[in-house]
Amino acid sequence: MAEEIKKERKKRSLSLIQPTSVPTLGNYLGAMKNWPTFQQEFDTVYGVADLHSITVRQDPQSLRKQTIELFAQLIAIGLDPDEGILFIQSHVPQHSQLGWLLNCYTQFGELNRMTQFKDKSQQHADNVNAGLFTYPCLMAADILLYQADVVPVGADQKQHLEITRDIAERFNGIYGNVFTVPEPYITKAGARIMSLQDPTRKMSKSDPNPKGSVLLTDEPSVIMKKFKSAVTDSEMSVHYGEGKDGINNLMTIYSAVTGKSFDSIESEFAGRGYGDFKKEVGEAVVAELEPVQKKFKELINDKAYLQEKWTQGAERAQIISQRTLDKAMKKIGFLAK
Ligand code: AQP
Repeated sequence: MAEEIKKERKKRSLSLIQPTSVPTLGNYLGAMKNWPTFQQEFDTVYGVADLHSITVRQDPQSLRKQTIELFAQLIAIGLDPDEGILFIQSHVPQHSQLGWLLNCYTQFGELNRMTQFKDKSQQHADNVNAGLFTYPCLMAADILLYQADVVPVGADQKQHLEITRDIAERFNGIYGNVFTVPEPYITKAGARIMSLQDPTRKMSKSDPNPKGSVLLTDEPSVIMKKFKSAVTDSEMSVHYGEGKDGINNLMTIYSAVTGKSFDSIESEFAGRGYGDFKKEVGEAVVAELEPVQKKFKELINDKAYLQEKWTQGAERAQIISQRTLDKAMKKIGFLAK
């Protein structure tokens, strides 16, 4: 009897990022920095979540520019577009299609518990749209379409990952094994980087206060200035502790960039002032971002290359996502064409 040789599929990892502005140091340390290493171990899917970005009103011209720039940034941080899939979400209509289906398998009460919805409805009180509310259903579609096993995200996205798992388990419970139930992967170093101006809030691309966030495209002098004006406390001692949100955040950044432990950072800066510490954190960040910035400047001038890569990415993404969509639609009872 012929022996069946099963080719084992590599585990798949998936992450998307929204083109709501230039990515911040928070996006980078919490998520993007690890993505290239995943390409070695996993079958990877990375993309620009432009459909998600319109839950907050975007200027059309800026959205186009930010989408191209973010696509270039993903290559600049070290992702190889020929190795895994690298795509733009709106180029793959299967996301919207599965997103709608999953809306009907998600409870109002579940969505109502999402802290990001609460935060964003406060920040954009004039535009609390239904998309903002059902965002997790589209995010679940993004992940489940590719049968992703692992989703590397910052700690802020953990709740959305949990609801994705609940939706997948619910759907599988009704129809059998349709979706892989994904695991979150949250890096310890840099999981939650806070604003430099209000260290009780996370650093965000869309923070209206430009001094709060370090952007991946900030010039070295701007980065240094932002760290210099970072909010600290009146204690003048570099150690991690309660009531020291600003210093805790700077230590987290320094540790994520240099790989040094909090203990060694405390010894390094014992007896030295905050001015010194901020300067060294700034310099470490400048050095960390320098190669990414150099590569980005090259790529952004080569639109033909970028377009070729996003077209290729969409084609590859559609093959996998259509397979899952067909399966889900058949299970629900939709008639084939
Ligand atoms: N401050 C942060 N610290 C650590 N990780 C972070 N991430 C975001 N902010 C931080 C991680 O970055 C990835 C991409 O995020 P996103 O663009 O999909 O959405 P987001 O979490 O809403 O990011 P922003 O910067 O706060 O965007 P806006 O301002 O548009 O809402 C995710 O893995 C996220 O965890």
